[in-house]
Amino acid sequence: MLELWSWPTPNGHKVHIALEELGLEYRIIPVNIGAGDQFKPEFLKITPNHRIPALVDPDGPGGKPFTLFESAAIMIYLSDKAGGKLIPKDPIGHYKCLEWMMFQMGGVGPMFGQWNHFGAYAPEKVPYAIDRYTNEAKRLTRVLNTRLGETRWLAGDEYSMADIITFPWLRVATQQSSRFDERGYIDLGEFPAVKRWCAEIEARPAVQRGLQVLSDAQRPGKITDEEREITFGKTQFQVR
Ligand SMILES: N[C@@H](CCC(=O)N[C@@H](CS)C(=O)NCC(=O)O)C(=O)O
Repeated sequence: MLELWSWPTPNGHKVHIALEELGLEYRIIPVNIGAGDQFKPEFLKITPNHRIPALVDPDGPGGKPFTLFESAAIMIYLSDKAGGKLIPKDPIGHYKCLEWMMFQMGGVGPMFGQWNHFGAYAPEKVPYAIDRYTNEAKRLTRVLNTRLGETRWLAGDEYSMADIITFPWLRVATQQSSRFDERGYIDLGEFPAVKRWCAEIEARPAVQRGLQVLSDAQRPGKITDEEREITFGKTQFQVR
C-alpha cells in the first residue's frame, strides 16, 4: 500500500486531497514537524530535504520500492499511477495544468509561506517583510482571480491537480485566525472568482475527507518557542 509521510499543513493537505480524489489506497505516517520528527533518520532516508510530504510506493516503477518528495512530483506520480486521472489528457489542458502547478510550487507556496513566517512565526515583527509578502500574496491571488474569471478551473474546463495543489494555500490565507493576526488575511470580497472557485472545491466530498486527515493533530493558536526553534532555528542547519 502507498505510504504518505505527512502532516496537516497546506503541503500535506494537497496530497491528502489528491489521494482521496483518485481513490487510491494509502496509509499516513504522521511526521510531527513541530516536534522535530522530520529530522529522524527513518524520515531522512526517504527525503534528504526533511520536509513533508514524502511518498513511499512499495510497488514503484519496475515493481520496486520507490520514494518521492516534493508535493507536485508526488501528485503527478499519483495521477500516472491512477491511469492519468486529474491531469487533462488534451495537450492544451495538460500543459495548462502543469503551468498552474508550477505557479503554485514556485509562487504561491513559497510566497504565502514567507507571508505566514513573518506574520506569525518570526521572533520579532519586521514591518518591511510583512508588507512585502502581504503585497506578494495579494498579487498572486489577483493573478489567480484573473485566470478564474476566464475559466472555471485553473487548467481550463476540467477540475485537476492544478486546483488541488493551490486550494489548501488559499484556504488558509483567506481564513481569519488568531495564529495569523499579525499578517491579517486575504479578503475574498476583492477576489470574486477565487471565492467562487474555493467554494466549489470545498464542497467536494473527497476534499472534505482530505482535510480531515490528521485533523486531530492540528493545534490552533500561536507557535510555541520550542516549535519555533525546531522549525526555524539551529536544528534546520545541523542536519546533513
Ligand atoms: N516544496 C515542498 C515544500 C514542503 C514544505 O515546506 N513542507 C513543510 C510543511 S508545509 C515542512 O515539512 N516543514 C518542516 C520544516 O521546515 O522543518 C513541497 O511542495 O513538497
